[in-house]
Amino acid sequence: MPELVASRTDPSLGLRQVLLDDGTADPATDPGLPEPTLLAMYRELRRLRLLDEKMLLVQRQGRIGFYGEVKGQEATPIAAGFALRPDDWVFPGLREGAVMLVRGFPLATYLSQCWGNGLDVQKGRQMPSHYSGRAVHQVSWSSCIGPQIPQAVGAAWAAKLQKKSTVVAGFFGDGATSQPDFHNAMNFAAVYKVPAVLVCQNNHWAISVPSRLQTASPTFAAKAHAYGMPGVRVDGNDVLAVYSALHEAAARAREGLGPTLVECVTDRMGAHSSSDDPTRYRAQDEVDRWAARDPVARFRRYLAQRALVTDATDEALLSALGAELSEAIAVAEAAPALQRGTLFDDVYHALPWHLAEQRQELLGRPPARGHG
Ligand SMILES: Cc1ncc(C[n+]2csc(CCOP(=O)(O)OP(=O)(O)O)c2C)c(N)n1
Repeated sequence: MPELVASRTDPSLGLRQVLLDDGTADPATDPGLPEPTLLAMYRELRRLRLLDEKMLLVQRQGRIGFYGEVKGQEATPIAAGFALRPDDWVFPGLREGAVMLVRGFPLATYLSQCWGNGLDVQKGRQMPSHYSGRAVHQVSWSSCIGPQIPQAVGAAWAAKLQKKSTVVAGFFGDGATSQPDFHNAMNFAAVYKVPAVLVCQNNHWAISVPSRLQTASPTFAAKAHAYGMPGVRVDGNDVLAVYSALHEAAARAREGLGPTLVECVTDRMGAHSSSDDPTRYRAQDEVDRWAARDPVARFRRYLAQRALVTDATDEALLSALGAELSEAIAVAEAAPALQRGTLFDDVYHALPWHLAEQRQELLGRPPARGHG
């Protein structure tokens, strides 16, 4: 049996950090990544921040219906993209879609999901910001809070039964830990010792519900003890700390030692989504406190201190990223509309007669404006 009372050195109660306030890295925890990897991580962080800014404007201009920002929480999806192997699977929540961008999914195809156009691999069947990229081993979030956790654990169990070395990472927010799916998944994962890494992004809010109303546990990571798996609490605004925690948890899973719960302590700097107004429930001093811990600015301070970035390299990077994003948005907006007959694809191996009739009827009607 695991120890019932966590000791003070318990990693589920502490806060793992690499990036220190003075801009240096703690030599005791630094994963020691090579310079090209550090710069590639920085590029991805900046790309995601800029992508959010541009897409929120696109939404505000009425060009897409909805958008879920990642702002303030970029460190976890970007670190995950670097910590996982290409054959590992990702089951994201709303704020981890971009893991698949880090793993090489084409940007214009990714953004096309927000338009539900002919380039969208999900054929318009999800609301915006619910990306899917099976080519890079990532499935779509289902929009309900929680189901991706047992789905990730089930996929990990399948990998174990098939004797594959694949690890499955499942991501969710602090609010999701109040769902039965979290508890079912944690229990099953630990009992069957599946190769899963379960990542809770604790951004302190579930829309307007504060995290203190989600749990009376000292931390979210501490919940791991009850189920019999390790829990690790990490600074979620420290991309190197998240990288090292996820890398270690994935290695542990791959060795057959079972699942780990990782809590990434972070903040969402923006609204819950484009439909939310956080000024109705969140105090400005809280926003200001977290702005000082901005994950992108913190990593930049570290790289600048090592002379790996300067104002000039930043200017060139931002200009290249701006061009890349504008081009991808233009491709997505110019993409053809979906053919409406695709509505009937992919669900049944053989289309049942009544759906075949409905398809026929639909195709016989004049198309609605803007649809194929
Ligand atoms: C089962 C279910 N209940 C309620 C909702 C409405 N809802 C959408 S997002 C959200 C909050 C989720 O908070 P959290 O899990 O902390 O993730 P975050 O959005 O903060 O990343 C809620 C309640 C939903 N989508 N599904």
